[in-house]
Amino acid sequence: MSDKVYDVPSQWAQKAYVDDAHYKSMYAASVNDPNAFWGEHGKRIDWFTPYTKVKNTSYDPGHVSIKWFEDGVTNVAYNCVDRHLETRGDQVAIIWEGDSPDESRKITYRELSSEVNKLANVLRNRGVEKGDRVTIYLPMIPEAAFAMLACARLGAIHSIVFGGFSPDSLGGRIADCGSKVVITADEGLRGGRKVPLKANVDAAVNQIEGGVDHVIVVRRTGGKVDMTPGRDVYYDEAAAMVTDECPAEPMNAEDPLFILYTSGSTGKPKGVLHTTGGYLVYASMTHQYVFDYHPGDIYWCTADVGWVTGHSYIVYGPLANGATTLMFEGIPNYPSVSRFWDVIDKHQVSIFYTAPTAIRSLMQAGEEPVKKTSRASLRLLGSVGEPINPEAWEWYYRVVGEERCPIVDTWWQTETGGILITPLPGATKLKPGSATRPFFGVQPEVVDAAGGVLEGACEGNLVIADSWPGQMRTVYGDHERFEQTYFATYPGKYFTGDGCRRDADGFYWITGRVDDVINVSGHRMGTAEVESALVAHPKVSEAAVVGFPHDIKGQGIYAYVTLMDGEEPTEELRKELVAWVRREIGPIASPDLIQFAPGLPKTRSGKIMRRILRKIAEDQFDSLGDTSTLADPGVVEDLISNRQNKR
Ligand code: 6R9
Repeated sequence: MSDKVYDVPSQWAQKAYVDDAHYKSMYAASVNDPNAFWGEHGKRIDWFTPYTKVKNTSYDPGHVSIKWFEDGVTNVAYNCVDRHLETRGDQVAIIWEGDSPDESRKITYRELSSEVNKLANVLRNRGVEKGDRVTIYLPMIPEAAFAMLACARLGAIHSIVFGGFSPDSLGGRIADCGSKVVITADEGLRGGRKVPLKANVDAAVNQIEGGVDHVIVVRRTGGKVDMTPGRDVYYDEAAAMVTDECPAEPMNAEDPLFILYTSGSTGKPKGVLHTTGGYLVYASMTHQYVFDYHPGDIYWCTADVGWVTGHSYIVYGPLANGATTLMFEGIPNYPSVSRFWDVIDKHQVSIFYTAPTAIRSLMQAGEEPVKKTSRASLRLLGSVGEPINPEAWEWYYRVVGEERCPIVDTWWQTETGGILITPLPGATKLKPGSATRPFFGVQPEVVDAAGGVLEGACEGNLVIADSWPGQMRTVYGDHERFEQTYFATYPGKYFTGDGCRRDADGFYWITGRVDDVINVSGHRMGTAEVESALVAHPKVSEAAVVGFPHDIKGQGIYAYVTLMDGEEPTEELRKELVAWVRREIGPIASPDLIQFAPGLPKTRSGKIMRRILRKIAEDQFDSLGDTSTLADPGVVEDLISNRQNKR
């Protein structure tokens, strides 16, 4: 923790949408009378039929139900595209920067409209209708945004699967939501390397009973791929047959917009469901206020559209606001570690939003690759995905932002739809490592293990006491799981799964997950998923997975593996298991360290004591806590003496 404080520069207090006094009065209004507050701010998007009801939400156990603007009718694509045509049709909506610095493209709102309508017609011709699910497995190319908006235009529910997931993970997600259509590309391109997306789709679809009806393939690299006649079509060929006019489906505010799978502490990834009206109001409002977005800004969020940050802050929030949003296909260190800063200069980026893991990895290369670029266009920096350590914060502030750019450290989750705890750059003093204060309408509380609400400066678990418009509505197809996961631990409250500290100024410091979710390079993973991948290997009898502190990734994956009787713990098998997990889940889930353990610490009732495994992985051998309830206390000695280290 750092005790440094950076006051709001007076220029910012004057020019930003809100200063501190304004924040305080707006915040008070938002929680004292949510109906009046959101009734007013809901008007920031266009409605075909205005809502007369605003908030209708219940966190009551057994009856959790979340509805906002429930009788309003609108369309998300209409709001992100059509409504801008009259005033800013020729303004650039999307700047696309390719993997190679030689490739970029600018798409105006008018061009965006034409592209989205064409893609919508291609889907419509294949029978896609309101309520149907469409899986998108695309690299960071403009077609990813076109596809999202095309689905929204038709009222189809998109489910984007990150290109780094394996065929198995993709297949599971296609099957879970019953998509009959998949949109993909021949190959992706990242850091000069090709990713076999279409081949992955083929493998995924082969596992699904009944397969899918249509696979639409965008040509990205032109690489040769297998095309199944009758099922597969190249997008450019299909698009040549349709017009660029397609009506926007009138959608009720509570009609689903998208499903996004995310990891929890147990079981398979959950299909987080977001709906139309409240989501868009919240994404656009947070985008405007948190980034102090003004017309003319060039805004760049480096996330992938496969994650929620890409949904809300590359596509929906910025486009609803008529912004110019930059979409980057590549990676931070290709062709050099100056790439981010080069892109900022090339496109005159003024607002830059990235993840701590990227900052930490670039920090390693020193200041020179940053300093040789100008970055004079920058005025605001943002951070998301995991807690930012004060050293990385200071480097970002001093070296990248030249002490001129406030940093907004934004805490939120796939489930929350948009940013919940964050500084507002004209209002909030900054403390490196703190996400600071709640956004309008957000009521955080810190509770102890028993659910008692803590007051003042304290540390405990973070819950949110009442609903906000961007909140997820359910787990797709499993409302019971939604209630159990988020509302059962502390009945009547939304449990975030994060631990946090509140200081004497009322600022929040997120300390990380308190459940069995780990955060590896800002990618969220359930330890249970990695464990079930490991035990699926024929030589593995048991596995327990925990996180451990990792300098660049934030957390690394530490796997304790017990082999079947008679199997030899060899270096070769270690490599085989890493490759196995990559194949089962995807490269992002590769274990960093595997320790072969003849036995795992278990209670007499057979429960693995993860607390002990976590402490060993963290090298905290002195604070293992009470081990007297272990069935065989001897295993701990063995685990400690065989602790794996980074090589
Ligand atoms: C948006 C996103 C959510 C989890 C969340 C928390 C961690 C995200 C953070 C942060 C500290 C921040 N997290 N932002 N922790 N400070 N600014 O990342 O969504 O992928 O669902 O992850 O990420 O642990 O619970 P998601």
